[in-house]
Amino acid sequence: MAYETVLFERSDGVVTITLNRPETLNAFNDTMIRETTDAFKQCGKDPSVRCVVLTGAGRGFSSGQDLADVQKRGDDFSIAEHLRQGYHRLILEMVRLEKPIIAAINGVAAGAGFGIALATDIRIASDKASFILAFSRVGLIPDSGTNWFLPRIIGQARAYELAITADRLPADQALAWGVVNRVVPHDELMPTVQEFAARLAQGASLAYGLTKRTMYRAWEQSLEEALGYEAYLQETAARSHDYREGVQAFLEKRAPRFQGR
Ligand code: T3D
Repeated sequence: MAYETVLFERSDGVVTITLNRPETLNAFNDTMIRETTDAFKQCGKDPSVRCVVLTGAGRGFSSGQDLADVQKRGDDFSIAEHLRQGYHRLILEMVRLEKPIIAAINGVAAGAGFGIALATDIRIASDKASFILAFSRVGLIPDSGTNWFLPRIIGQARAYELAITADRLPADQALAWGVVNRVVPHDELMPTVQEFAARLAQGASLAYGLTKRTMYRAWEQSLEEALGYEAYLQETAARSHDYREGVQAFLEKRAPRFQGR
């Protein structure tokens, strides 16, 4: 896949999408929003892709909206429309992608870059990573899904404090608060993530996708509704090749060979 602002690399069922504007710490211009959205869309269309890794080139994960682009906007520019047409499509593409997305957070994730990190499913951070709800530094409110994701993860008091102070949340604190799944020494970040992604790409991918769907849906449901939806999706999982193979492999005392269908 040839893009201008993102790298798209594929290996054994794993696609790695690298935000590639390192001179701006991977700030999102319109091209990068569009191309990242398209890259995730391509991952959804291709059944051979079973896990996606998102990372940043250089020393940043993403510094959020490109502020140099903001300066070029005219008086009739609508930020709400920009969000709807850009970041919202990207975030929904990620959340609706029924494949695990692992963020390899190599450096700072600020503003919308923090939001995009939160829209991934598993976050593995370098010990050099940090998170900043930078919006209030430029007089904005948090956006890009951060108001939805962050209070659910760390609670409203902590999220609100991060929003109004725009203080940096270092990797170790992010781990303690559950923002990231693990923190590893910087040099071990990509090997750790690639090894984990390769493992997931060999797994029961259909079940992984349905699990993502049912967990997101459960946020909006009563217990009764969530139980019903689980049962409905379990019917799909139970009709899969992977379920037959998983049970067979257990009984034969061997490793399963899942195909993601
Ligand atoms: O549609 C809409 O507009 C609504 C959406 C809004 C969503 C948002 O994301 S709003 C928040 C936007 N982001 C920010 O406010 C963060 C701005 N960046 C920073 O505060 C700092 O760069 C960091 C704290 C992230 C990192 O600091 P540091 O000291 O490690 O790096 P630096 O020197 O500030 O940045 C390195 C270079 O990247 C520098 O360029 P230079 O001087 O080397 O040529 C800097 O200008 C550039 N850069 C960093 N962030 C951005 C950026 N360029 C454009 N846009 C950026 N967001």
